[in-house]
Amino acid sequence: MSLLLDNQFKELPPDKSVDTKLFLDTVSHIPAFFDCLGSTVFSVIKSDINGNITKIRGVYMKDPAKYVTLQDILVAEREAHAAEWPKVGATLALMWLKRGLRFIQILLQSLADGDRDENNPNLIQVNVTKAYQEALKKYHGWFVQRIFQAALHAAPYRSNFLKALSKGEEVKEEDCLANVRQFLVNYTATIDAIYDMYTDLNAELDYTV
Ligand code: EIS
Repeated sequence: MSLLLDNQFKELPPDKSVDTKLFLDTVSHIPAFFDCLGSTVFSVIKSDINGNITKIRGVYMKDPAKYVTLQDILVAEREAHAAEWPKVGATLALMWLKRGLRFIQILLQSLADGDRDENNPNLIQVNVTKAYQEALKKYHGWFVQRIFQAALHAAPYRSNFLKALSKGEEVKEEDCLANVRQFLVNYTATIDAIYDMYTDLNAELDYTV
């Protein structure tokens, strides 16, 4: 069985709204995956992502009927915290969470597309670096970029990474990549919808940490 297909994202409705509860229930499976990557450097990333999810869930739980979609949360926070918004609350947490999710999307897409370092075909550094450059690097100052370099050295071998995605079972590479491609359909559509929402609401910030 595939870890990814066990926790698939749902197809979006025609208006591309993202259901808050479904989204939270699905992304909350992601942090546990970091444990099987084996290096402590991933615990920093895991706790950052966990913190984002906890913050968004905390807002949602205050009034689930009011915050049915992610957009409901952003709009309510814009009203409630006009001075600080969007650098506040679940709006800020989701702004960062979506970047981590985009990173994972680009990494998986790159593996599925067969991008490889021909001299080191069992390394995924090219795929990880591509994802980092497109999703995160511009939001990171030199110190966090160095944490990335450490994480890059600790990246698992391609074969072990694909095995982890298959919950430790020996699955043919092609079968695993087919699962990745299937997972990416609704996952990518969901992340794209969240990015579009940040653009439409003018909620995106580009400060560095
Ligand atoms: C945000 O963090 C908080 O998330 C947010 C709020 O406090 C806000 C205030 O400005 O800051 O500083 C964090 C930033 N988060 C900003 C940095 C954390 C360490 C990031 C280290 C970079 C490593 C890059 C990844 C390399 C991975 C190699 C992978 C090899 C396989 C399957 C792997 C998946 C990896 C997924 C990586 C996602 C990284 C996400 C980093 C996000 C980030 O830059 S709030 O908190 O509002 O909730 O309170």
